[in-house]
Amino acid sequence: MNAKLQRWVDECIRLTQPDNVHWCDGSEEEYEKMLPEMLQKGILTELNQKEYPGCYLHRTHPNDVARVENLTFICTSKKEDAGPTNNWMSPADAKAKVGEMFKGSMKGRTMYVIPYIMGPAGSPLSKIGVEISDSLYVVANMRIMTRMGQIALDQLGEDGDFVPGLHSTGELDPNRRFILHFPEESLIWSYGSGYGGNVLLGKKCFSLRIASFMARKEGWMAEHMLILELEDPSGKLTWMAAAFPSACGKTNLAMLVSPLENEGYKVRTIGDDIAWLRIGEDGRLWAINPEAGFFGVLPGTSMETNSSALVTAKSNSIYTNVAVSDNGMPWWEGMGVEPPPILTDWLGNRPWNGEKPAAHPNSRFTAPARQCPCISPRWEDPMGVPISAIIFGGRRAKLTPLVYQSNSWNHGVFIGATMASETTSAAMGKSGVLRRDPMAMLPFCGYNMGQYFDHWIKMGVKASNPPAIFHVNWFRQDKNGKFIWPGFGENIRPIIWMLDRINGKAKGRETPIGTVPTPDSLHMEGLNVSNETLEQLLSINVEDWKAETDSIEKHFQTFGDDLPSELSEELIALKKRLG
Ligand code: OXD
Ligand code: MN
Repeated sequence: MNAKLQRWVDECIRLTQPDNVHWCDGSEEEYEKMLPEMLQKGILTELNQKEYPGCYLHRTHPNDVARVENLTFICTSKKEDAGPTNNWMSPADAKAKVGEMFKGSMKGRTMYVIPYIMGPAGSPLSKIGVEISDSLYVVANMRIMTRMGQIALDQLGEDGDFVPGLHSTGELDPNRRFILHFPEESLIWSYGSGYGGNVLLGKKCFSLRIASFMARKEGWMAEHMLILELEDPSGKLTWMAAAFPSACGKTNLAMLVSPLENEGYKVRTIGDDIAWLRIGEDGRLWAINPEAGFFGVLPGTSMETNSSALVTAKSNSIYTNVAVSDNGMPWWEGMGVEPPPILTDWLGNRPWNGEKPAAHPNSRFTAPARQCPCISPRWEDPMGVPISAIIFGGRRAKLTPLVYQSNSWNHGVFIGATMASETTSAAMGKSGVLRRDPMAMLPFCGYNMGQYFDHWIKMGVKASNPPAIFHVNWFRQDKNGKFIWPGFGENIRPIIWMLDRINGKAKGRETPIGTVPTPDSLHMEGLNVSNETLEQLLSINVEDWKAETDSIEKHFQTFGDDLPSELSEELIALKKRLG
């Protein structure tokens, strides 16, 4: 028995006073015993077992349907260490305030001790976490999203270390809901929510917020990135990692179905959300996907946009907050099929009257990655895969071209640090509002973001052969607000350009913002995009970019003295190039 684990579990028992304690072993038999209990308590309802074997529906409380950035805190002893972009509470205040809520919170309930591994079992790059929760929904999801149970205890051993995370569902009262991170002691506390992103503590809380803090100390990187594998016509494999803010299609890109497969270009998935990167002996960055499952958004997911996600989630998956037909078929907006005549919406209203969306816009599937039809055979490689390109992206109607390459590592870090996305009307009620989301880590960086930029700069010095850095924008619009790039599978074309750039084969045009493809260097055969449109996709408007540098300057001011001088120098250099 691991003494630290036993001590911490005892401490949590004293604090939360559960009626029972169950140590999860992650076995099939264990799940088979839990399932009837979840069905009987209404935590899960069965979906159509003929069409969706092993799939279940879960409904969260209507006030508890998404991550809560305003209730998420980084609790470092000094406020400066959390930085200007995080909510901060002192560890003492946080523990006093939320400790009071945890007191007796599991009375009448069972405490589940959930040991798990982030990363492939046995990998020197993986790390162990233990979540304590009073929610069977958490157990069922952690079983899909991580390597959970005895396998983690075996890897932990008697004196191994782990990240403890305590979760209690509490009263689901938004005024008594807190997601707290104590990076200095690698501890997570989550109270008062039952929504995945707030309670599956291995994901955002550990693998991004706590891990980013650890990574800076230990000289590696924990990033909000998909990892994809590209096979070229010669059969050679290249791996790329990409960071996009929410609602920019990360899962879709990770599972891209190549329209050029007959020419030998094929994409496979390593991960769709998180990458842990370390410098290998060859000076390259090597990445693992710490997760074992996908927690993907359903609305907009169809056989057209992401068939692989639908196939992955066709069995052994949990559907959260979708609508359902009388015969147990899940349904959501943008599924690509007509709704059945009678539908129960995500709130349980039957029949759905069609006035509001039937599925919650943030309804999700939790599905095992190993079921993904395009998962790479290397996805569980204990050493990870070498990354040749890092791709940043955002949703910009006008400004940024389809794809461009940075001039250097530091210029690439500048591109990542100034990344931004315009909100869509569907998401925010107000469209076109610009949100800067550096490296897509704004809600997930576990420490001062200025120091995080500095860590990026230093990693480029330490890695003798770092990846090339690119920026993409699938969302450019014409004067009438119409998207001019088809996106989805066709995104393979800029990806092939990146591959050719890495291999020194593709031409580029040097511009003030970086290197943009020449029109003839993009593989456009078989695609119905006119030369004028292509020109527009690759164009750069100097006046717009000058305005952008003013906005970047304001963004940089947020970080005060913590902004690395290398990034201010990149801004000065960009202004100079713009004239
Ligand atoms: C996610 C997110 O759920 O980034 O992956 O919000
Ligand atoms: Mn994410």
